[in-house]
Amino acid sequence: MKKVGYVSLLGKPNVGKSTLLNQFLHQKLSVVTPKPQTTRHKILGILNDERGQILFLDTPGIFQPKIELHERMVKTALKTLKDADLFLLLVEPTRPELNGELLSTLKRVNKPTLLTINKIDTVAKEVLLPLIIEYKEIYNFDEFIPISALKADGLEVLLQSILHYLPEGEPLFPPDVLTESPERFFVQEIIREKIFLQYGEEIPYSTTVVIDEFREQEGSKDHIRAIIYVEKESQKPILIGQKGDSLKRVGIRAREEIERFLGRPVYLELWVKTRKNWSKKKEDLREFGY
Ligand SMILES: Nc1nc2c(ncn2[C@@H]2O[C@H](COP(=O)(O)OP(=O)(O)OP(=O)(O)O)[C@@H](O)[C@H]2O)c(=O)[nH]1
Ligand SMILES: [Mg+2]
Repeated sequence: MKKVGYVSLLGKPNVGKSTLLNQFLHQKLSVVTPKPQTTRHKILGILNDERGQILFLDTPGIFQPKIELHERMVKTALKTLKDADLFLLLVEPTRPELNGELLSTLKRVNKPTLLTINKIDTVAKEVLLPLIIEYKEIYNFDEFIPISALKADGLEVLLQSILHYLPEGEPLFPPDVLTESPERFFVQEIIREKIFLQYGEEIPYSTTVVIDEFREQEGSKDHIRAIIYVEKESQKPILIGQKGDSLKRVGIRAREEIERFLGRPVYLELWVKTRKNWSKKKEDLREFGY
């Protein structure tokens, strides 16, 4: 009998959850940047293997929320706890500093949890054993698995453990389905990623992207119009740059990746608008899909 089940990727921002999802799927589905709080939504990625079907849920990092957007992100991550059959709690190979609230929630939910120590390519092997001993004292993890998501190291061992803990069952999705979010979601994420990569601290965190129009046209390129919302009028000129140079660069980089993702050429139009303090307002967040 084959295995099937949901696996929730949990952890602090920036520990490598999205990188791991992409490596397992052999495709860039979830956006990855060196900045924390990159992922803002739950993203399903389906891995079909001869041993079973694994439904990975990438989630936003769990951290102490300061504004309404953060609250929404952390809630999105915690909501996956009830759907999952198994948790991968990702950490960096440093002294444990796990969120006590998260640990007590995990304990209450009481499902198998694998402590996945990521980024082991950045440390000497000797640090791992003492680290595992420390983690053992904190929580009753079912297994401790060191990996490097970036270098695809340890992933087969991790996959075997995942399959071990998943229930038996028939696949829930047809084998050619990779995810459930619509194309326009991934297009919006790709644009947001390019903004995260191109600007300093303030702009990425004040930005959200909305696909205003996605028109597939017979005999010519798809036409995509996206609106980039910032929080303050003063952020607009920073995003746009001198003579529109910065925004143009975002557009070129995003279009290249969107075309790769969709497998067809597109015409991408970007507009910048201000929605004052959108990240702190419930109604705006709802409108923007958070
Ligand atoms: N050296 C090293 N870097 C890694 C590894 N995995 C991820 N990274 C890097 O860590 C950074 C964050 O990776 P993400 O995959 O975006 O992390 P995340 O946990 O999804 O972050 P949020 O979405 O912000 O919660 C990126 O710069 C990755 O390239 C790893 O195994 N080794
Ligand atoms: Mg992420």
